[in-house]
Parts: sequence; C-alpha cells; structure tokens
Amino acid sequence: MPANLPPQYFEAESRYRSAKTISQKINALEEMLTIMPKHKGTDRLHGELRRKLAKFRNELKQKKKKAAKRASSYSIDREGAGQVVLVGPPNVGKSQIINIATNASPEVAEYPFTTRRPTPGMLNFENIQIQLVDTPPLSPDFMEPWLLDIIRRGDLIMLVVDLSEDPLTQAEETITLLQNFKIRLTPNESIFREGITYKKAIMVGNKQDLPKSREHFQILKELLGEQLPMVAISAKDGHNLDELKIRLYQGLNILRVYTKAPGKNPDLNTPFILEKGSTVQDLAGYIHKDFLQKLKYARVWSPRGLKGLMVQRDYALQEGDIVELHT
Ligand SMILES: Nc1nc2c(ncn2[C@@H]2O[C@H](COP(=O)(O)OP(=O)(O)OP(=O)(O)O)[C@@H](O)[C@H]2O)c(=O)[nH]1
Ligand SMILES: [Mg+2]
Repeated sequence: MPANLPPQYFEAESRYRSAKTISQKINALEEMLTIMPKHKGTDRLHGELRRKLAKFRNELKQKKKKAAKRASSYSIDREGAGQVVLVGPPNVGKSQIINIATNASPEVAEYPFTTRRPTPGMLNFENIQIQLVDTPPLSPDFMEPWLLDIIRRGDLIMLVVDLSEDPLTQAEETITLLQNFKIRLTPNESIFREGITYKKAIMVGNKQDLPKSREHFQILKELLGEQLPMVAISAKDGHNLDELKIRLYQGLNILRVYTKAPGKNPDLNTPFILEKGSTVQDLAGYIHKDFLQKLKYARVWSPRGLKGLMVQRDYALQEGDIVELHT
C-alpha cells in the first residue's frame, strides 16, 4: 500500500469495509478513487479499485433488472377449460362481472382505476370451469405495462363496455389503444401474423339495467356488430349471464367428449376438453401415449344420433361425443 495517501482516503476505505449494501460500497469506492492522488505509486491500487467498482456497478444493475422484472410482470396460470381475460375502460363493471360470475371477489367501487392487479376467478359452466381474469382498466391516461402480456396470453378476450355511457366511444377507444400495441381483436381464431397479435374476442355491454342502455346497445350492434360478437348483460342483477356463459364457451374453441369402457356407461360429469377439430387419435394421445400407439379403432355415440359407430383414428370428434377406444 503506498504510504502517501491522505487520511480521508482511509476514512473512505473504512466506510467501504463496513458498507452493508452494494450502493454503499460503490459510493465509498468512488470516493476513494477521487481522493487518491494519481501517480506511478498508486497505479496498481487505482486499477484494483476500478475493477471492484465495475463489478459492484454490474451487480447493482443486475439486481435492479431483476426487481423491475418482478414488479412489472404478472402472469396468471391457466386453469380449467380456458382463460378469458376481461379488458375495458375504467369503471365499466369488469370486477363486478368477476364477482357475480365466479368464486373470486375483487374490489368493486364507484371510482375508476379500482383494480390494480390481475385477479383470476373460476366460472362454472355445466360440467366444466372457465377461468376469468379481472384486470386493471385500459385507458390512454394510464395503463399497466404488463397488461398487454396478459391479453396476449389469454385464450379469449372479453371487451367490457358500460352501456349507460356512450359504449361506442369506449369500444372504439379500447380497440384503437390495443391496435397501437399491435393487438387486434377479432371474431375469428387467435393468430400471430406479420408482427400483429390477432386475439379472438367478444364484446360485453354491461349495466343493461340502467336507462338508455338498450338504445345504446342497438347502436353498438349496428356499428360494430360485424367486428365482434356482442352480448348485453347486467352484472348487478345477473341479467343474461347464462347467455354470456354459453358465448364464452363457444368462444374458447373447445369441445367436450366423454369416454366409456365396453359395456359400461360413460361418466358424463368429467369431460375431456379438446381443441375443436381434434380426432380420436388426439383423444387417445391425450389420455396416454401407450393408448395412442395401440389404438386400433373407436366406437362413437353422440347426442346427434350415432349409436356405437365404428370409426378410424382420424375421425373428427364433435361436441358431446362418447368414445370407446379399442386397442
Ligand atoms: N347499475 C349497474 N352498475 C354496475 C353494474 N356493474 C358494475 N356496476 C357499478 O359500476 C361501478 C364500477 O364497477 P367495477 O366492477 O369496479 O368496474 P371496473 O371496470 O372493475 O373498474 P376499474 O377496476 O376501475 O377498471 C361500481 O359502482 C359498480 O357497482 C351493472 O351491471 N349495473
Ligand atoms: Mg375493477
């Protein structure tokens, strides 16, 4: 250690040694480097301190990155038959819908920007459950950056508007806002093409119980009815909730089938949920990979009249089919 260092240097060095955080260490090192006279005798020490400083600065940067990632990303694990993400302007009743339709109870309030975090809830539809995700509002004034990822990951988007207050403007503004982020709502299947995420969506006009809502819904249907399927509900009194459930199920692009063993009855309480267009072979593979290899043929019963029809592996399954797999 060169002898000609000023006393302030040793004070800073002692602070460096007792520093408890990376920032404190960086501050002390910076101070030591400023205080230290530069000449041949201090060259090595200088280099050593600069190396340490670089190392701590890098550590701090990594730490901040990690913290930022934690704070800015929320993902909701998919549960049940599919994930429906509710989006829309502030105060339209998104949280109220989750409250009335699912087992979750996010906060509902008269003021906008009540919801700050995504909240999942499960909705019962006949013999299956569909996951609904409540989200903070989409608004040009403020939008949570992680919200877009949740929207991109959802199976179906439910665009909610308030029918009592100019729903057309609400819908158009939300659609435009998403478009600015390369997300387009579509009545067709979700796809990603040329940098744009096309997301299957359904529009829900809420607060149908309030005055003017019916008129407003008619206007909405006339002007945007071709763009998205629509349903009017009241999350306050539950009006049309059953219709909404059916539309959500249809929107998820799935089908339910049941299996049975020869000579036995099927268990109609526990369907297999498959993507529309799935075949007997897909069902077999879904159950077990051994099944897939050994499968010879299947027999199918259906609500539309099939009674044990013998089918091949590539038979496209239909909603409600009961399948007997033969190996
Ligand atoms: N009349 C009527 N009021 C409703 C209905 N649904 C929700 N509300 C009311 O509308 C207000 C907003 O409801 P929220 O569910 O908090 O709305 P939100 O869309 O989640 O709002 P943010 O979280 O701020 O985006 C509350 O005062 C609700 O009681 C409805 O169907 N009819
Ligand atoms: Mg809310």
